[in-house]
Amino acid sequence: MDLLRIAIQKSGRLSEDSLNLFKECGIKFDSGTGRLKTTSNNFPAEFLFLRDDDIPGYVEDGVADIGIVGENVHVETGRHVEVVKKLGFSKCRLSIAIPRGESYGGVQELQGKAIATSYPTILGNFLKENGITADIHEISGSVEIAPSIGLAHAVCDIVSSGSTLLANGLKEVEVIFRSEAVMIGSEKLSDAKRSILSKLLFRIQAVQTAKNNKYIVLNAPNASLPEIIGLLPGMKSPTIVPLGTEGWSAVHSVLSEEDFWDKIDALRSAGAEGILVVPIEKMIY
Ligand code: PRT
Ligand code: ZN
Repeated sequence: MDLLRIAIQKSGRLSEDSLNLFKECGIKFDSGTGRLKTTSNNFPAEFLFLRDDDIPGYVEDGVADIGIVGENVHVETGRHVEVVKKLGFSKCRLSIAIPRGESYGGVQELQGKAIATSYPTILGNFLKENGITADIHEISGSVEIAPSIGLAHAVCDIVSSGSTLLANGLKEVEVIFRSEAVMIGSEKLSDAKRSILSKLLFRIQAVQTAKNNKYIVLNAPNASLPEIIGLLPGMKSPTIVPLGTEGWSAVHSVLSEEDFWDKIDALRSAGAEGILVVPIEKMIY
Protein backbone atom coordinates (compact mmCIF):
# COMPACT_ATOMS: atom_id res chain seq x y z
CA MET A 1 0.00 0.00 0.00
CA ASP A 2 1.17 3.53 -0.76
CA LEU A 3 2.27 5.66 2.17
CA LEU A 4 2.60 9.44 2.07
CA ARG A 5 6.11 10.24 3.36
CA ILE A 6 5.99 13.33 5.54
CA ALA A 7 9.18 15.14 6.64
CA ILE A 8 9.00 17.14 9.85
CA GLN A 9 11.66 18.87 11.96
CA LYS A 10 13.30 16.49 14.41
CA SER A 11 13.72 19.02 17.19
CA GLY A 12 13.35 22.76 17.07
CA ARG A 13 10.84 25.55 16.84
CA LEU A 14 8.62 23.79 14.28
CA SER A 15 8.51 20.36 15.92
CA GLU A 16 5.81 20.72 18.53
CA ASP A 17 3.30 22.55 16.32
CA SER A 18 3.96 20.12 13.46
CA LEU A 19 3.28 17.12 15.72
CA ASN A 20 0.17 18.83 17.10
CA LEU A 21 -1.19 19.45 13.63
CA PHE A 22 -1.19 15.72 12.83
CA LYS A 23 -2.55 14.88 16.27
CA GLU A 24 -5.47 17.29 15.76
CA CYS A 25 -6.11 15.57 12.42
CA GLY A 26 -6.47 12.26 14.31
CA ILE A 27 -3.30 10.78 12.81
CA LYS A 28 -1.53 8.61 15.38
CA PHE A 29 2.16 7.71 15.39
CA ASP A 30 5.02 7.27 17.81
CA SER A 31 7.24 10.35 17.84
CA GLY A 32 9.42 9.18 20.75
CA THR A 33 12.83 10.78 21.12
CA GLY A 34 15.64 9.49 18.95
CA ARG A 35 13.32 8.19 16.25
CA LEU A 36 14.25 8.98 12.66
CA LYS A 37 11.26 7.34 11.00
CA THR A 38 7.87 6.04 12.04
CA THR A 39 4.65 4.84 10.41
CA SER A 40 1.16 5.90 11.46
CA ASN A 41 -1.07 3.09 12.62
CA ASN A 42 -4.33 4.71 11.48
CA PHE A 43 -3.44 6.78 8.37
CA PRO A 44 -1.38 5.82 5.28
CA ALA A 45 1.61 7.98 6.20
CA GLU A 46 5.22 7.56 7.20
CA PHE A 47 7.03 10.31 9.11
CA LEU A 48 10.70 11.25 8.71
CA PHE A 49 12.31 13.39 11.43
CA LEU A 50 14.96 15.66 9.90
CA ARG A 51 16.83 18.97 10.23
CA ASP A 52 14.62 21.69 8.79
CA ASP A 53 17.26 22.87 6.29
CA ASP A 54 17.37 19.41 4.68
CA ILE A 55 13.61 19.08 4.21
CA PRO A 56 13.19 21.06 0.92
CA GLY A 57 15.97 19.04 -0.73
CA TYR A 58 14.47 15.72 0.38
CA VAL A 59 11.06 16.78 -0.95
CA GLU A 60 12.55 17.92 -4.28
CA ASP A 61 14.42 14.63 -4.65
CA GLY A 62 11.28 12.63 -3.82
CA VAL A 63 12.75 11.04 -0.65
CA ALA A 64 9.85 12.71 1.17
CA ASP A 65 6.52 13.55 -0.51
CA ILE A 66 5.65 16.54 1.67
CA GLY A 67 7.33 18.42 4.50
CA ILE A 68 6.84 21.24 6.97
CA VAL A 69 9.35 24.13 7.00
CA GLY A 70 9.46 27.87 7.61
CA GLU A 71 8.81 29.89 4.43
CA ASN A 72 12.21 31.49 5.08
CA VAL A 73 13.92 28.13 4.64
CA HIS A 74 11.75 27.25 1.63
CA VAL A 75 12.55 30.50 -0.19
CA GLU A 76 16.23 30.53 0.82
CA THR A 77 16.89 26.98 -0.39
CA GLY A 78 15.05 27.68 -3.68
CA ARG A 79 14.22 24.02 -4.31
CA HIS A 80 11.62 23.03 -6.91
CA VAL A 81 8.75 22.17 -4.60
CA GLU A 82 5.18 23.42 -4.31
CA VAL A 83 3.76 25.29 -1.33
CA VAL A 84 0.74 23.10 -0.62
CA LYS A 85 -0.63 24.96 2.40
CA LYS A 86 0.24 27.81 4.73
CA LEU A 87 -0.03 26.57 8.30
CA GLY A 88 -0.19 29.76 10.38
CA PHE A 89 2.32 28.83 13.09
CA SER A 90 6.01 29.74 13.69
CA LYS A 91 5.40 33.26 12.46
CA CYS A 92 8.53 35.41 12.31
CA ARG A 93 10.25 37.98 10.12
CA LEU A 94 13.65 38.29 8.50
CA SER A 95 15.04 41.73 9.29
CA ILE A 96 18.12 43.86 8.90
CA ALA A 97 19.44 45.29 12.16
CA ILE A 98 22.24 47.73 12.96
CA PRO A 99 23.94 48.86 16.21
CA ARG A 100 21.40 50.70 18.35
CA GLY A 101 23.47 53.88 18.62
CA GLU A 102 23.67 54.41 14.86
CA SER A 103 21.24 56.55 12.92
CA TYR A 104 19.39 55.10 9.94
CA GLY A 105 17.95 57.20 7.16
CA GLY A 106 16.90 54.45 4.76
CA VAL A 107 18.01 51.48 2.75
CA GLN A 108 20.67 53.50 0.85
CA GLU A 109 22.69 53.57 4.08
CA LEU A 110 23.47 49.88 3.56
CA GLN A 111 25.43 50.71 0.39
CA GLY A 112 28.94 49.25 0.66
CA LYS A 113 28.33 47.85 4.17
CA ALA A 114 29.14 44.33 5.36
CA ILE A 115 26.00 42.40 6.45
CA ALA A 116 26.19 39.04 8.25
CA THR A 117 23.37 36.55 7.59
CA SER A 118 22.36 32.91 7.21
CA TYR A 119 19.97 34.02 4.44
CA PRO A 120 22.25 35.22 1.58
CA THR A 121 19.66 34.54 -1.15
CA ILE A 122 16.73 36.43 0.39
CA LEU A 123 19.04 39.26 1.49
CA GLY A 124 20.73 39.36 -1.93
CA ASN A 125 17.34 39.68 -3.66
CA PHE A 126 16.26 42.47 -1.32
CA LEU A 127 19.48 44.44 -1.89
CA LYS A 128 19.26 43.95 -5.65
CA GLU A 129 15.63 45.14 -5.75
CA ASN A 130 16.73 48.27 -3.92
CA GLY A 131 19.79 48.88 -6.08
CA ILE A 132 22.19 48.37 -3.16
CA THR A 133 25.59 46.73 -3.41
CA ALA A 134 26.70 45.36 -0.05
CA ASP A 135 29.07 42.72 1.15
CA ILE A 136 27.07 39.67 2.29
CA HIS A 137 28.90 37.56 4.92
CA GLU A 138 27.26 34.17 5.13
CA ILE A 139 27.47 32.61 8.59
CA SER A 140 25.47 29.69 9.87
CA GLY A 141 24.66 30.72 13.43
CA SER A 142 25.00 33.39 16.15
CA VAL A 143 24.54 36.06 13.51
CA GLU A 144 23.60 38.66 16.11
CA ILE A 145 27.10 38.88 17.58
CA ALA A 146 28.70 39.77 14.19
CA PRO A 147 28.73 43.59 14.72
CA SER A 148 30.17 43.39 18.25
CA ILE A 149 33.09 41.21 17.12
CA GLY A 150 33.77 43.42 14.11
CA LEU A 151 32.71 40.90 11.47
CA ALA A 152 30.00 43.08 9.94
CA HIS A 153 28.25 46.46 10.26
CA ALA A 154 24.78 45.00 10.17
CA VAL A 155 22.98 41.67 10.46
CA CYS A 156 20.06 40.11 8.63
CA ASP A 157 18.41 37.52 10.85
CA ILE A 158 15.11 35.99 11.97
CA VAL A 159 13.26 38.09 14.55
CA SER A 160 10.31 37.04 16.60
CA SER A 161 10.00 38.94 19.91
CA GLY A 162 13.01 41.16 19.18
CA SER A 163 14.70 40.33 22.50
CA THR A 164 17.79 38.75 20.89
CA LEU A 165 18.46 41.94 18.93
CA LEU A 166 17.91 44.04 22.05
CA ALA A 167 20.26 41.87 24.14
CA ASN A 168 22.96 42.32 21.51
CA GLY A 169 22.66 46.11 21.26
CA LEU A 170 21.01 46.04 17.83
CA LYS A 171 17.89 47.69 16.38
CA GLU A 172 15.66 46.44 13.59
CA VAL A 173 15.66 48.82 10.62
CA GLU A 174 14.19 46.86 7.69
CA VAL A 175 11.78 43.91 7.61
CA ILE A 176 12.65 42.14 4.36
CA PHE A 177 10.55 38.97 4.57
CA ARG A 178 7.60 37.67 6.64
CA SER A 179 7.42 33.95 7.30
CA GLU A 180 5.20 31.25 8.74
CA ALA A 181 5.32 27.45 8.63
CA VAL A 182 4.27 26.01 5.27
CA MET A 183 3.61 22.55 3.95
CA ILE A 184 5.71 21.96 0.86
CA GLY A 185 5.15 19.09 -1.53
CA SER A 186 6.87 17.30 -4.36
CA GLU A 187 5.88 18.43 -7.86
CA LYS A 188 5.64 14.82 -9.02
CA LEU A 189 3.36 12.86 -6.66
CA SER A 190 1.64 9.70 -7.88
CA ASP A 191 -2.17 9.73 -8.07
CA ALA A 192 -2.34 7.43 -5.04
CA LYS A 193 -0.18 9.78 -2.95
CA ARG A 194 -2.11 12.84 -4.17
CA SER A 195 -5.29 11.24 -2.94
CA ILE A 196 -3.76 10.62 0.53
CA LEU A 197 -2.57 14.24 0.54
CA SER A 198 -6.03 15.54 -0.30
CA LYS A 199 -7.45 13.53 2.64
CA LEU A 200 -4.85 15.11 4.89
CA LEU A 201 -5.57 18.62 3.56
CA PHE A 202 -9.31 18.08 4.11
CA ARG A 203 -8.63 17.29 7.77
CA ILE A 204 -6.25 20.25 8.19
CA GLN A 205 -8.88 22.55 6.68
CA ALA A 206 -11.49 21.28 9.17
CA VAL A 207 -9.12 21.87 12.09
CA GLN A 208 -8.10 25.36 10.87
CA THR A 209 -11.69 26.45 10.19
CA ALA A 210 -12.73 25.23 13.64
CA LYS A 211 -9.96 27.31 15.24
CA ASN A 212 -11.24 30.41 13.45
CA ASN A 213 -14.80 29.94 14.67
CA LYS A 214 -16.70 29.63 17.94
CA TYR A 215 -19.99 27.93 18.74
CA ILE A 216 -22.42 30.37 20.33
CA VAL A 217 -25.66 29.77 22.23
CA LEU A 218 -27.81 32.63 23.49
CA ASN A 219 -31.29 33.34 24.81
CA ALA A 220 -33.52 36.07 23.41
CA PRO A 221 -37.12 37.27 23.51
CA ASN A 222 -38.92 36.15 20.35
CA ALA A 223 -39.49 39.77 19.33
CA SER A 224 -35.69 40.21 18.98
CA LEU A 225 -35.19 37.12 16.82
CA PRO A 226 -35.33 38.77 13.36
CA GLU A 227 -32.56 41.23 14.29
CA ILE A 228 -30.47 38.51 16.00
CA ILE A 229 -30.84 36.10 13.08
CA GLY A 230 -29.70 38.88 10.76
CA LEU A 231 -26.46 39.13 12.76
CA LEU A 232 -25.75 35.39 12.83
CA PRO A 233 -24.95 33.46 9.68
CA GLY A 234 -24.48 29.96 11.23
CA MET A 235 -23.27 27.19 8.91
CA LYS A 236 -26.56 27.35 7.00
CA SER A 237 -28.68 29.52 9.27
CA PRO A 238 -28.99 29.67 13.07
CA THR A 239 -30.87 26.95 14.97
CA ILE A 240 -33.80 28.34 16.99
CA VAL A 241 -35.17 26.30 19.91
CA PRO A 242 -38.11 27.47 22.11
CA LEU A 243 -37.27 27.95 25.80
CA GLY A 244 -39.45 26.72 28.69
CA THR A 245 -40.33 30.37 29.36
CA GLU A 246 -43.13 31.55 27.06
CA GLY A 247 -42.01 34.07 24.41
CA TRP A 248 -38.28 33.22 24.59
CA SER A 249 -35.97 31.16 22.39
CA ALA A 250 -32.42 29.82 22.43
CA VAL A 251 -30.36 30.56 19.32
CA HIS A 252 -27.41 28.32 18.33
CA SER A 253 -24.90 29.47 15.74
CA VAL A 254 -21.26 29.80 14.72
CA LEU A 255 -19.30 33.05 14.94
CA SER A 256 -16.05 33.91 13.20
CA GLU A 257 -13.11 34.84 15.42
CA GLU A 258 -12.46 37.87 13.21
CA ASP A 259 -15.35 40.17 14.19
CA PHE A 260 -16.28 38.19 17.30
CA TRP A 261 -16.48 41.06 19.82
CA ASP A 262 -18.29 43.44 17.45
CA LYS A 263 -20.90 40.76 16.86
CA ILE A 264 -21.26 40.08 20.62
CA ASP A 265 -21.85 43.81 21.25
CA ALA A 266 -24.44 43.93 18.47
CA LEU A 267 -26.19 40.80 19.78
CA ARG A 268 -26.42 42.22 23.29
CA SER A 269 -27.87 45.49 21.97
CA ALA A 270 -30.42 43.44 20.02
CA GLY A 271 -31.60 41.77 23.26
CA ALA A 272 -29.45 38.61 23.55
CA GLU A 273 -28.82 37.29 27.07
CA GLY A 274 -27.06 34.34 28.68
CA ILE A 275 -24.54 34.09 25.85
CA LEU A 276 -22.38 30.93 25.91
CA VAL A 277 -19.30 30.64 23.70
CA VAL A 278 -17.76 27.22 23.13
CA PRO A 279 -14.66 26.21 21.17
CA ILE A 280 -15.21 23.98 18.14
CA GLU A 281 -12.94 20.99 17.61
CA LYS A 282 -13.59 20.24 13.92
CA MET A 283 -15.73 22.02 11.36
CA ILE A 284 -16.75 20.27 8.16
CA TYR A 285 -18.83 21.95 5.48
O1 PRT B 1 18.18 21.95 14.00
P1 PRT B 1 17.45 22.51 12.83
O2 PRT B 1 18.34 22.91 11.70
O3 PRT B 1 16.31 21.61 12.42
O4 PRT B 1 16.71 23.84 13.38
P2 PRT B 1 17.16 25.38 13.32
O5 PRT B 1 17.92 25.69 14.55
O6 PRT B 1 17.75 25.72 12.00
O7 PRT B 1 15.75 26.10 13.32
P3 PRT B 1 14.80 26.55 14.53
O8 PRT B 1 14.19 25.37 15.17
O9 PRT B 1 15.48 27.56 15.38
O10 PRT B 1 13.71 27.35 13.68
C1 PRT B 1 12.88 26.71 12.76
C2 PRT B 1 12.01 27.76 12.08
O11 PRT B 1 11.21 28.44 13.06
C3 PRT B 1 12.74 28.88 11.37
O12 PRT B 1 13.21 28.53 10.08
C4 PRT B 1 11.69 29.97 11.32
O13 PRT B 1 10.83 29.75 10.21
C5 PRT B 1 10.86 29.73 12.58
N1 PRT B 1 11.13 30.71 13.66
C6 PRT B 1 10.15 31.36 14.34
C7 PRT B 1 12.31 31.09 14.17
C8 PRT B 1 12.04 32.00 15.20
N2 PRT B 1 10.69 32.15 15.28
C9 PRT B 1 13.14 32.58 15.93
N3 PRT B 1 12.89 33.41 16.82
N4 PRT B 1 13.59 30.74 13.88
C10 PRT B 1 14.59 31.25 14.59
N5 PRT B 1 14.44 32.18 15.58
C11 PRT B 1 15.69 32.63 16.27
C12 PRT B 1 16.46 33.69 15.46
O14 PRT B 1 17.38 33.08 14.59
C13 PRT B 1 17.16 34.49 16.55
O15 PRT B 1 18.34 33.86 16.97
O16 PRT B 1 15.40 33.23 17.49
C14 PRT B 1 16.17 34.42 17.69
C15 PRT B 1 15.28 35.63 17.63
O17 PRT B 1 14.17 35.48 18.45
P4 PRT B 1 13.61 36.70 19.33
O18 PRT B 1 12.33 36.20 19.90
O19 PRT B 1 14.64 37.01 20.36
O20 PRT B 1 13.40 37.85 18.36
ZN1 ZN C 1 18.06 24.52 10.56
